[in-house]
Amino acid sequence: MKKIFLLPLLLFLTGCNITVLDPKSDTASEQAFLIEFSFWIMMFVVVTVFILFTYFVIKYRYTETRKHDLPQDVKGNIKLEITWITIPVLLLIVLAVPTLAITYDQSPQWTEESDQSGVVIDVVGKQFNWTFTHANGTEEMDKLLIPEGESIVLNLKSADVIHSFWVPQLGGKVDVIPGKELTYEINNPKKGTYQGKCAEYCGLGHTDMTFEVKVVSKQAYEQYLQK
Ligand SMILES: [Cu+2]
Repeated sequence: MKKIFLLPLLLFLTGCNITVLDPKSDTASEQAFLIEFSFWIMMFVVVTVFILFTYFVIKYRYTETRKHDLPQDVKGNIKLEITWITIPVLLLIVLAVPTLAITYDQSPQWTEESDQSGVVIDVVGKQFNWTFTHANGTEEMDKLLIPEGESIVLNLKSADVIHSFWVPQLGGKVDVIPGKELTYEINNPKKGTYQGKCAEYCGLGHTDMTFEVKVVSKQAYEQYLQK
C-alpha cells in the first residue's frame, strides 16, 4: 500500500518523447488499428460487466423487506449458457482475424527467404549506434533517409548483441539478432522526421542508441544518394 506513493513517479515517463499512437506509415497505422480495435472490444466487455455488476448489486441488495427471502435454486439455463459462450467466442473471432492477418503480414522474414522488392537498406545495430547502408553504398550513422510512399525493405543485422529496431511512428519493434539476418518492411511512410531507438536493453549505452529517420520526397532521396 505504501508503494502507492511511487505512482506519481510515472509522471517522469511523460518526459519520454517517443510518440507511439501517431502512425505515419501504413505499417504503423495497422499496428495502431490493432491496439485501438482491441482496446474498444475490451472496453465493451468491461463496461458491460460493470453495468451488469452494478445492476445486480442494487437489485439484490439486502433490505428489511427481503430479509427472509431465499433465492430460487436454479439448475442450469440452456439459453443463458449458450449466450455467454457464444458472445465471447464471437468477440475472440472478431479480434483474432485482423490480429493474425496483420501480424503475419508484418512479421519479419529471414533475409534469404525475402523477395527484396522495394527500397533496400542494410541496417547494422552495434553497441551503441546504428549504421544505414543504401543500395549504392551510401552510408550514414544514426540517420536514416528514406523516400516517401515506397516499400522500405530493411535488412537488419547485429554486430554484437541483440538489439531491437523501433521507429514508433513508422514501424517495429523488430529484434536485430547476431548471426541471422532479418528483413522487415515499412510501407508507405509519410514525409517528416521521426525518432527511432533501440528497444532491447543491450548494455550501458542503450539509452543513447537512438537515431533519426527522415522521410523525404523521391527526388530528394535520389539527390541524397548522388552526394
Ligand atoms: Cu541496442
